[in-house]
Amino acid sequence: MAGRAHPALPGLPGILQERAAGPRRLAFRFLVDGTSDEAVDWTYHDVYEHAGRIAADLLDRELTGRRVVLALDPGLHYVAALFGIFRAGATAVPSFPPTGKRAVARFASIVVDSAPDVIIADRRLEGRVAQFAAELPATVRAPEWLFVDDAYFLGTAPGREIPDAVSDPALLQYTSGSTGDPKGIVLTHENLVSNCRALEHNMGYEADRVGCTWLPPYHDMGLMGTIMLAVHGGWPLVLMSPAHFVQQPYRWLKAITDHKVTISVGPNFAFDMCTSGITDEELETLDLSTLRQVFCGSEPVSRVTLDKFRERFGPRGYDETSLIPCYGLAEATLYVSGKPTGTPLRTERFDREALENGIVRPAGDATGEPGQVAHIVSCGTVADGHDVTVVDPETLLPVPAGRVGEIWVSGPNVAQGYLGRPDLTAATFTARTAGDDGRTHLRTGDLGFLLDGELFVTGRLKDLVVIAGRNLYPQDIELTVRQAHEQVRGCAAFSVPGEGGEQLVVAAEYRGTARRLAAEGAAVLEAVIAAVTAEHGVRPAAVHFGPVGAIPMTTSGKVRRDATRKAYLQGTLRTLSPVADDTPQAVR
Ligand code: 649
Repeated sequence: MAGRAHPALPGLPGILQERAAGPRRLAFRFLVDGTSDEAVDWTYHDVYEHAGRIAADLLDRELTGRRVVLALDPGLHYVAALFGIFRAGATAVPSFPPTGKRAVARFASIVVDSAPDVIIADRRLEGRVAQFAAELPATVRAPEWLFVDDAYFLGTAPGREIPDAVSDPALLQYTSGSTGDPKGIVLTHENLVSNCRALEHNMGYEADRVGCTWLPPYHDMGLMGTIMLAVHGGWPLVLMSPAHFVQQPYRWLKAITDHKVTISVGPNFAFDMCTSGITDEELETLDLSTLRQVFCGSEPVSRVTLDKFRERFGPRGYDETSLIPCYGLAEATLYVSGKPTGTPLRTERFDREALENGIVRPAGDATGEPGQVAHIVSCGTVADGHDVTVVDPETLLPVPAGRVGEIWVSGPNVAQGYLGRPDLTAATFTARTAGDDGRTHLRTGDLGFLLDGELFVTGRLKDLVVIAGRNLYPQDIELTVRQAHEQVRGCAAFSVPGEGGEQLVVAAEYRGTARRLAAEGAAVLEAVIAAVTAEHGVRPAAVHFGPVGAIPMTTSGKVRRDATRKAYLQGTLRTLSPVADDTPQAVR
């Protein structure tokens, strides 16, 4: 930026500072109700000033080097508080407001594990905090609360000099996994910048770039993938809350239309929601022709989803070349691999049975049995400056070409470890191959293979269903179950020990009432069993039906198979109980 070659602050806070000193340009546009009717615009200068208000307050409390939990709703205050924490030299712990039973439990586990000095929350929560604090274990030192609202940011900051330094760690990212076992991933300012650089290497430069996101800012993809990336790159980002998107997926695509968005992102499920949840009338109002990059990651990228999305939105200007399947994880800050910008989408057909035995074999031209072909979408090439090694999880030897193994990652995006968990950190973040290639690697727990330098992700190591020596990928089975009957919504496939070895169990959410299930349960059950048996060659030993919401999910919408399995075995998985005795909940 003109006249200032070196920012006074390092890392992202320095980049923000530099942009704030330049000409006034739009940084963030928040769509208050999820539509363009009411938008609040902030320049980089606004972000910087608002952040300064927070920073001064934290410095007043001498919080440099301490942890601060961010418990605000998605929006501009969240962004201001994040950069305010950085400017005060404290460590940000991105979280969400503790409202609602599930959120309170998860929030409490984050507070207990991260032991913050301060929690920043919206002033509207002030009255409810005493009740929340009472639920924390007595061993936890009670954190102080800093309540903010519009008026707070207008107020004068305490007369504090804000230092020209930031300290590490920058951020503690909680994975959206288990509430009972929170793991805080330690990220430095270098990690945050490295992740932005790696993504920008993929995206290239575009003068007129405009981003749009509704992703939760407490999840790695929303925070490191959109908010930080936009500040790093210096292009405007249109924001809306995740709730507004989920209520009406149309709002996402309408925001893209209204603001001539060129880059956006969502997990696979978001594309499904758009395909099935937008009316023909709404469709007519959309223009997606400005989109040049649409990232899709965080869960398996489904060929079926992408085909349906293209069929529905192609006529509205959506060009599939813009779609970027990508793979990453919070343990690597975010980004590990993605399709190079501008290249066609690549899907390959593999022999499913071979794949289940860890062998990568093209399916060939003969179509054969429908279940015999696995369509896998490539997650592209590995991030610049990074390396992926596919390793046999048992022997710890790199697998030869054409074999499936665990995905190991090395490079500057790899985080420092889990807070306060030295053993787990050593096992996960500094793994060495048996042949010891002289490097340490991050063990992702994901399975996949490299083909022509591209990464194909096939499943998760822990979730693999091994039946009679075959490795079944639960997400494949779940896709079959969801498509088997229209009344089935979420589902989880896992194995349990049985008489003759491991057996397959399917837990499914049923969209109707218990009464309706009583009437049609046998037909749904039959459809599920027939589809799974035909597609995957394994007959489920049991099918469990529960109401919508029965299957445990992560805060970012991933199926928690292990938790589902445990609940099933303990008998605590919710069922549509009135029918438990007269329709088969479980069949053999
Ligand atoms: C994965 C995050 C991948 C995650 C995203 C790049 C505006 C618009 C766009 C924009 C900027 C502004 O899930 C993210 C890279 C986004 C660039 C946006 O640019 N993290 S996690 O820690 O919560 O979970 C990690 C696990 O999710 C699964 C794996 O099990 C992984 O261990 N996962 C995938 N599974 C299958 N296929 C994939 N492609 C997967 N990606 C993640």
